[in-house]
Amino acid sequence: MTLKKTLTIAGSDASGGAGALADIKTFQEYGTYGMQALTCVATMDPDNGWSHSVYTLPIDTLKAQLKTAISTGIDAVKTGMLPNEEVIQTTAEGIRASGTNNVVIDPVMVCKGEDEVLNPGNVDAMIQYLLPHALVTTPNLFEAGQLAGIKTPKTIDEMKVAAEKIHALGAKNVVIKGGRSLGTEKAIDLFFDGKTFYALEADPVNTNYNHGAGCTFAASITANLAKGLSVKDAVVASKGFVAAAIEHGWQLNQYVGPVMHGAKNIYGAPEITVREI
Ligand code: PXL
Repeated sequence: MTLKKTLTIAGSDASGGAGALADIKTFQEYGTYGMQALTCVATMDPDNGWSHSVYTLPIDTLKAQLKTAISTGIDAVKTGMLPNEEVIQTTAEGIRASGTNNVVIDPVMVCKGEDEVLNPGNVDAMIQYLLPHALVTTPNLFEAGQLAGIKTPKTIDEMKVAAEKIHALGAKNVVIKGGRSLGTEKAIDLFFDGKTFYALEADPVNTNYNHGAGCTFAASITANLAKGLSVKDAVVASKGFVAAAIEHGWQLNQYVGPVMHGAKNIYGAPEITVREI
């Protein structure tokens, strides 16, 4: 028996909902073999309103982890929180060295609930070093605007403009997570493969317990690509996977409610509709 090998290059969220832990939990749900190269550790202080701190790991620690994991032969890789330009460059070198085309770039710029961008130089570094490797990139609305160099999209038409610009930067497929933020009747994400735009729609879930949703979505795409699904099938399946995870999100404490990463395999996934737009 051999398992498909999935690697996350990301930060660890010590609270377990987002980041590399979300990725590993998700990889496991798909029966793939998860590995990690940690870039930083994010902690939350219960004595100070759950305020975040990010401890960046020494760059040699990242390089040594990448060497370990990549030496085993990777079937798919995803990126998450990358705290500075040096980490972004090192991550790009790791992706190149891995030799896999199954590359999912989740361009994490801020943590949910925090409004400070990790590092202002990161957007340019992601554009220069990471997007050209992306088989799929999964920005939220804010991240899509930043990468595309336009204001944060607020409509489907503005999302299309952003997706085209991000595709032109080298990402072969772009998924912009509109979700509930568009205020539409359905939670809508836009998928662009360079030719056709698709709206992926699910019934919105009225919850604040969605911490880690973005990481879980991108990790699910990564696992599905490792298992050989087409990009479109991987993205659509992952929308179902994360919709179930959000539907069964739960309250960890007074500050945070993570998604339930394994919900789909217990309760099934809600229906996702896909239409060309
Ligand atoms: O959800 C974005 C995110 C990604 N990675 C890490 C995080 C968070 C948000 O908390 O802590 C490590």
